[in-house]
Amino acid sequence: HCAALIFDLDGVLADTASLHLAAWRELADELGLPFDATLAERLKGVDRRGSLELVLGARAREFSEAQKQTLAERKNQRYVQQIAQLDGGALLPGAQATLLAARAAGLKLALASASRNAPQLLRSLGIAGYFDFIADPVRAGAAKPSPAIFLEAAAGLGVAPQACIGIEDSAAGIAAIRAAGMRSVGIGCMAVLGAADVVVGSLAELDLESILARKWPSSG
Ligand code: G16
Ligand code: MG
Repeated sequence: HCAALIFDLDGVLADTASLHLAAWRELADELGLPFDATLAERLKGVDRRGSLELVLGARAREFSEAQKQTLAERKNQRYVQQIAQLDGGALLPGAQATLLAARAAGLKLALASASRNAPQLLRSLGIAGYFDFIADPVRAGAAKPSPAIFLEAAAGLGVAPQACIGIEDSAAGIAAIRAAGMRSVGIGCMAVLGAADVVVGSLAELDLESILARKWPSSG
């Protein structure tokens, strides 16, 4: 029995994964560091500081703690500038319809985004009101693939993890959902999200009724 949906934000509800990547790519270019599709995929769902380490790669040791903070802040300023201009048009296909259908079905809804900019982004997109609880990545402590933020979201809703479905676009996020003992839905391609219980191309392809009626393996 499913009582709650726990959503990732960037790449699931909002078309912002590409904005994060563009801001990281710009930083990599400035530093003369390589930035390819494999790195771009690995950055998804990873917190700001963890992402910086991945972008710097083997050269991470050349930078002091203070320099790293400056670099992360530079990336964030660019990203914040981009999302300040967004509105409901930046919602991904099926996002609004899924939120509405979930509420109509009596499900509780929470957000489990690694982004410290998530509350601001929800307001820009006009969907803050759909959520019963927004997990705080700083309070959760450990970043995805740790289950911490998904467990915090379930606790905030007062729902057992086994009664939650987590929805993610990143491999790190699916690992986090599975480690939390929740059922997982991947949004994207099978090659990246093969560990998920269900994979669909976008929320527009997700049939909520059949997901709720589904017999899930193991976690029951
Ligand atoms: C998002 C993005 C990541 C980003 C992270 C931290 O996570 O997918 O690319 O690095 O948030 O964002 P910020 O720098 O704004 O705190 P999610 O969990 O919403 O996909
Ligand atoms: Mg994501």
